[in-house]
Amino acid sequence: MSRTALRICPLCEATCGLTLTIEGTRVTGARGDRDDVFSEGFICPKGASFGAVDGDPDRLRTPLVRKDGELREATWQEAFDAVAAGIRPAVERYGANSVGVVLGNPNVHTMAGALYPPVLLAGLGTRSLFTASTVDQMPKHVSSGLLYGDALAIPVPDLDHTDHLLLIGANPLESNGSLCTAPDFPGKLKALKARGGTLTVIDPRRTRTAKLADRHLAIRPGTDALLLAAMTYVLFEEELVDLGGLTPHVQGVEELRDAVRHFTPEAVTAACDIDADVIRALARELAAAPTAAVYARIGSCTVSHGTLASWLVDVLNILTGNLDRPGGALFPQSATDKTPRPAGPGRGFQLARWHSRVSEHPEAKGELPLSALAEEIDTATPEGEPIRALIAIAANPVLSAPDGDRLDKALDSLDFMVSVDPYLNETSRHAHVVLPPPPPSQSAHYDFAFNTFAVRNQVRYTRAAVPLEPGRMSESEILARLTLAATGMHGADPAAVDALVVQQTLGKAVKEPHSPVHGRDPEELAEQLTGENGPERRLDMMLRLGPYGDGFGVRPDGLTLEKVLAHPHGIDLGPLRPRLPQPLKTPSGKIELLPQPIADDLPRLTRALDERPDGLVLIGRRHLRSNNSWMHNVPALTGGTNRCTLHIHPADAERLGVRDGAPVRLKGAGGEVTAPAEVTDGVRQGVVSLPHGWGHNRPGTRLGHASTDPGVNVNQLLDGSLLDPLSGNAVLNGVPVEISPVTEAVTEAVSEAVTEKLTPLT
Ligand SMILES: Nc1nc2c(c(=O)[nH]1)N[C@H]1C(S)=C(S)[C@@H](COP(=O)(O)OP(=O)(O)OC[C@H]3O[C@@H](n4cnc5c(=O)[nH]c(N)nc54)[C@H](O)[C@@H]3O)O[C@H]1N2
Ligand SMILES: Nc1nc2c(c(=O)[nH]1)N[C@H]1C(S)=C(S)[C@@H](COP(=O)(O)OP(=O)(O)OC[C@H]3O[C@@H](n4cnc5c(=O)[nH]c(N)nc54)[C@H](O)[C@@H]3O)O[C@H]1N2
Ligand code: SF4
Ligand SMILES: [Mo]
Repeated sequence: MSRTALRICPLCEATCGLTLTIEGTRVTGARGDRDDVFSEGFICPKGASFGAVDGDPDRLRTPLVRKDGELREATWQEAFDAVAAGIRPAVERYGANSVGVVLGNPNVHTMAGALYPPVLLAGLGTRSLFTASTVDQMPKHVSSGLLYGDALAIPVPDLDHTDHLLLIGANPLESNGSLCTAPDFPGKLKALKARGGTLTVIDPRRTRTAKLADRHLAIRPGTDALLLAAMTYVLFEEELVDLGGLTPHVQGVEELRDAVRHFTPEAVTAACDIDADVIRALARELAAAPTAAVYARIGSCTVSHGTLASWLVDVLNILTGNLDRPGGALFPQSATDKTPRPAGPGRGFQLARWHSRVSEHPEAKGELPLSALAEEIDTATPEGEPIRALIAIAANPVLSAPDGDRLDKALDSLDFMVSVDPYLNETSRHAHVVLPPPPPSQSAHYDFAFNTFAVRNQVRYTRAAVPLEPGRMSESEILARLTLAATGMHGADPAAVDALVVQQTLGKAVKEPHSPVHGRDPEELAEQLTGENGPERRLDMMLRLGPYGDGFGVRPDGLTLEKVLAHPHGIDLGPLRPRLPQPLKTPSGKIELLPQPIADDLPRLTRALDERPDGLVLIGRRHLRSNNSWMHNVPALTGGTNRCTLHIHPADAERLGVRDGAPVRLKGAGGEVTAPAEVTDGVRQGVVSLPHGWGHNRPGTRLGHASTDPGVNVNQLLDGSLLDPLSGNAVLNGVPVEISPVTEAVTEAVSEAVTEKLTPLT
């Protein structure tokens, strides 16, 4: 007998509602939930493979604890005992900063990842925090922090209503979108065109997204900030600046005009390899469109001017009056956002409040660069202790961060490491304890993070589709117990963690004059919370305190957990709406258009006007059926075009003697890798592309399928020294590499060496 259950898909940022078919406790099918208020039935091949991802036989079922050098199955009790015994001595002997915490991408795809790491970090008090954000969107946080006073205030393009979308360094037809949560992003781009709108794509590759565009410009990697600065220049020069309703909320327009005066289209054209006339046209089109949105992602962030590019994206939206207006780029208002405070000056955003120990990188948003993790472990300095113990939650930095080989060795040298991860992979193989979360079908789901970047305000919650398998522990309980074990409260009731958060949150809310619960008794409020467990009670609390909440009875029609549960396909909360000046938290209470740290970084951009790469530069790419490093173990999602090949333009291939399908050696500052060439004019000349998340050939992992076609780790080409200085974000795109075909002589030498090795055996 099969049944169905609803589950929000956690496999990418689009958050589609799925209808799962379940036989016994196994997910045997998945289709798009047509009644989902947000995704309306959309599904992609990854979502359709939910059952295979969920039921991967290589997923760990029990904790592993290292004994006599080997990871062995253990009980949860043994595992948490080992965590407490591993972390506490480091804290006590070497101080809080000697415990590192690494948070990977799937934390934004689980409820537990949103609810517990903040408590863990507060309890540990460590400054050694590294996350996937510094190999991803940290530049956007920094630019938002500086412009709006809030690193999380990220405007989202109003995809459903815009007339003109300028899309930079993003490929939503493969990625399904990022920092712009939109189920069926491809359909939304097609709808834009169908209603007479225009799409411009800036990408060194002719991607599937670029193929949809009215205009595609294959920019030279790493030069988007120059292009956008020149567009800004044109808006001023041609008097196209029109802030519209934003005027009272913006300061610094004249200072900005002066700051971009060097960046004429003629000055940037050679660096970007885009005609000056085209740059002018881009600016004019943006200004002329009834509504328009500039949207940029990975290709604009993971470059050496990532923060400047991210800032200029918003600058263009602001100068054309498109920020905070329908059809432009707006600030979503999610159901679990904090109670909106009245508009007015805030504390602003600070950078560089502390620095990393070895290379003295400034912190950003409380984080140190993931690129610096290896050196923070393997390098002693007089300033302080290296990291001795590491807590990795949903993170695979050996593949996702620069110089995996160095990190590999560094992780091996730790006194203690715990990984919360469903797989024994390139990173978790170093752990002394591995705590495996259950598969997604056995977990409840709410998108705390992605609803704050959604193109439509809505609220959806799905409970676990399948009960927890015997012997399993929910990821929430795992992280609550981990928090207790790491902070000196090992063995306490994990429910205490949720109770503490509830007590603190309500205690604070009742003191805030603008809160709907101002002046009430926090204990009485806590008693009103519903939900089957701690995470649900916390969700209920956040919904009720939030902008659409019932305010614990103040607005009886408002949201509660019960109300959301009564709407299993979600509740639509309407299109994005103008919200300014409420989101602003800058000291001036205005949008600070030319923040000092940005102004201080502009001379570096001026110098880039004259920089040209000597040889080839490397960029990445994503494939629809892949997801970072952890989905290559699912046969249904691998093979075909989803392979770790080097895209190279025919002209470059010919010049270098590279043949299609033949192995090519790539050399970068951090090392060498060899990958098969795929000669294609889909990538511009002077640029080669290799996807990330591959290199599944290290010993001691349990990735049966992935290891049959391991690919190579592109990040081995990086040495971790290239960063965007303001955000600490790794430069992953536009990296110089040397390329040479693996010659027949070398191939022969290799096969001879192999034969020699084999000879004694035969
Ligand atoms: N060269 C290059 N490098 C890149 C990028 C690039 O474009 N180019 N992209 C970067 C980006 S954008 C990102 S976000 C990072 C990602 O970097 P990471 O977050 O380090 O890598 P992921 O592959 O997303 O996987 C993280 C881990 O989470 C585990 N996991 C999966 N599901 C769950 C779960 O439900 N719970 C728990 N606890 N663990 C789970 C997986 O097994 C895996 O070990 O990579 C970055 N690296
Ligand atoms: N299928 C799939 N979906 C995913 C993921 C995945 O791995 N696979 N990862 C998820 C994650 S963690 C994230 S952060 C998002 C990322 O979502 P996107 O940002 O859409 O990611 P990409 O598909 O890597 O697109 C980046 C594009 O930038 C281009 N590019 C590279 N360098 C430059 C440059 O200097 N300038 C410009 N203008 N373009 C450049 C690349 O050619 C590429 O097409 O995707 C998420 N969704
Ligand atoms: S687009 Fe993303 S959220 Fe939607 S089904 Fe595919 S992987 Fe899941
Ligand atoms: Mo990401």
